[in-house]
Amino acid sequence: MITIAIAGKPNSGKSTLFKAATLADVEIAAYPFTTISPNIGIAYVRVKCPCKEEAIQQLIPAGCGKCIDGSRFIPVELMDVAGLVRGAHEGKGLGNEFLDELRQAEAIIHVVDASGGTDIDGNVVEIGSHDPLEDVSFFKEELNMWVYGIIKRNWRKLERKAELEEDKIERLLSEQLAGVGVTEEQIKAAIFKSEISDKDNLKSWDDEDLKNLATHIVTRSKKMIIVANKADIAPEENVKRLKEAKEDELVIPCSAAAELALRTAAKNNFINYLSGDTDFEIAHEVTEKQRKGLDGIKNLIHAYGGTGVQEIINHVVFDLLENIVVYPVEDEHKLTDSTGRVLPDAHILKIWSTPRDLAFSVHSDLGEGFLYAVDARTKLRLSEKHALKDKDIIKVVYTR
Ligand SMILES: Nc1nc2c(ncn2[C@@H]2O[C@H](COP(=O)(O)OP(=O)(O)O)[C@@H](O)[C@H]2O)c(=O)[nH]1
Ligand SMILES: [Mg+2]
Repeated sequence: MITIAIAGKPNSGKSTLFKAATLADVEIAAYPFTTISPNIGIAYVRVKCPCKEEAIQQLIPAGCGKCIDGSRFIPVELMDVAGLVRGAHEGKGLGNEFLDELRQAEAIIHVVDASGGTDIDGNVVEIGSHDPLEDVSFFKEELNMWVYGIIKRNWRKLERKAELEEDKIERLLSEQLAGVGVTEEQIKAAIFKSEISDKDNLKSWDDEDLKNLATHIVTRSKKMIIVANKADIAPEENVKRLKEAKEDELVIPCSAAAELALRTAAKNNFINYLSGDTDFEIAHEVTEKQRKGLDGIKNLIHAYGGTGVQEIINHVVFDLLENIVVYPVEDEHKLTDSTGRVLPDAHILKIWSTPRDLAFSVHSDLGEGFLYAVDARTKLRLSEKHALKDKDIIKVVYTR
């Protein structure tokens, strides 16, 4: 399963976002326990279920029973990482623990307190008095310095080895940085992009060159989005500035607190709300105070088109990590598995995945015995090399 880390300075709202994103209604949760450990839980991407498509409806008039009015929720793993403090790369605060946890994640959600109501160390200050842009640069700087530290510590050894064994530096660096989750390809690209003056002469690389390289490695290997949290109380100006300042990253305005309130109210049947909805109805008698609170949230989600939480999860999984959803079936006519369940499973796969990749994702036996696949929509046979598309419904034929 995909693992996504929620990171940022203390008090930015990481745990609130974690709680909100992992609080699932029984109807949605394919997993009975959405919290695996105190800081690891299950969140869901929300997609349109194929069972509502006209052509598919003709095959399965009764629907699939796995979605809620056409919205399908597919699990991903979310991790609430320890707060990042200045000097983490030198082991300050929970520095090492923080960085260790980040290694396990495919992507990072950087939660920024857009209200400016907490200083760089997370202490509460007057709203608007701290510039959240500083948090973005400090966070990046910590990651860069962390990778730089690893390279710097080992540089002499690596450089000598490259010369003696005529090995490629990108291979040696990727070995050194394997724990960080960096590939040789990413390092190759980072070297290419960095402004090291004499790239072929490793002896000439100085500290500045290594820092420069570390920055490019981080950009390439740690996919990240910025969440402008506390949008409910943030000066509009701050959200706007965050959006404008970020060239290559998406900034998503969010109110984790609002999402938590809505999911809690929905779970207790006070409102009809599904994560990602841009509106909700009050379904139960509420007190005047509760109504006021809910009205405030309603205005907010009308203004922003949601609380931002579902948008974050979907964006990370589909845009940042470039995945698609594929539905494996055993019967391409009834779209069922062997026990008759309709469209029972949804698999999140990389965009370039093939039918064999899908087979392996279902079970290693299917992958190893893979013969060919059938597209349930067209009934055409798909070769091993075929690139699957989002929403594909696929039957895998294999030998046992
Ligand atoms: N107004 C507002 N407050 C929030 C929001 N998210 C979190 N908070 C508050 O910010 C404080 C810190 O939140 P917490 O999730 O514990 O932060 P963490 O240290 O990053 O895990 C708490 O008082 C939360 O209630 C939000 O979206 N809006
Ligand atoms: Mg926390």
